[in-house]
Amino acid sequence: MNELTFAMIKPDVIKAKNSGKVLDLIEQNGFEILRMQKGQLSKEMAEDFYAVHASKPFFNELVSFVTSGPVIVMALEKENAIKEWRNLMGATDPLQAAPGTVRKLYGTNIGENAVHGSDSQENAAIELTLFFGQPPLDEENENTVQQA
Ligand code: IDP
Ligand code: MG
Repeated sequence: MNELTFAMIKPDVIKAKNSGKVLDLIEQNGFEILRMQKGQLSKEMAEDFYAVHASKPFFNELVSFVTSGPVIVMALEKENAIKEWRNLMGATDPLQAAPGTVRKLYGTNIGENAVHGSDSQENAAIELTLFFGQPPLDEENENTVQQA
């Protein structure tokens, strides 16, 4: 089933000038980049995006990291995009991530770990809507963002 997921390249990758390499991996692994935008997250946007982690001890550190510089947000399309992008990302902790994954290649540590990916269809729909607005749901046009 063709599916959409939400992906984000985090500030560590952009500061290290590795965003092109991550985008290349995404394309070479068969994802279609349907939407892409680079910009700075506000503190409010970051807190909203990571609200599920609000009670975690690393929440403040996470919000501070993800607002420390620009990010690149994307809507990615592929068959089983959600699972496939999580596989390409690798484990949360770059030290545990499999060889060839984005986090193994470009992550720094468990906090500064290069990329984000939605973990379920429900969260993909929420995250895509948060960043790209109410999707037009135009099934005639594959270049139009649809909900996952
Ligand atoms: P995920 O990004 O692989 O889905 P989550 O557990 O959902 O991992 O955590 C969200 C983000 O919070 C991680 O990508 C990472 O940036 C940060 N994070 C997770 N665990 C830790 C930790 O133990 N210390 C610091 N930051 C963490
Ligand atoms: Mg997560």
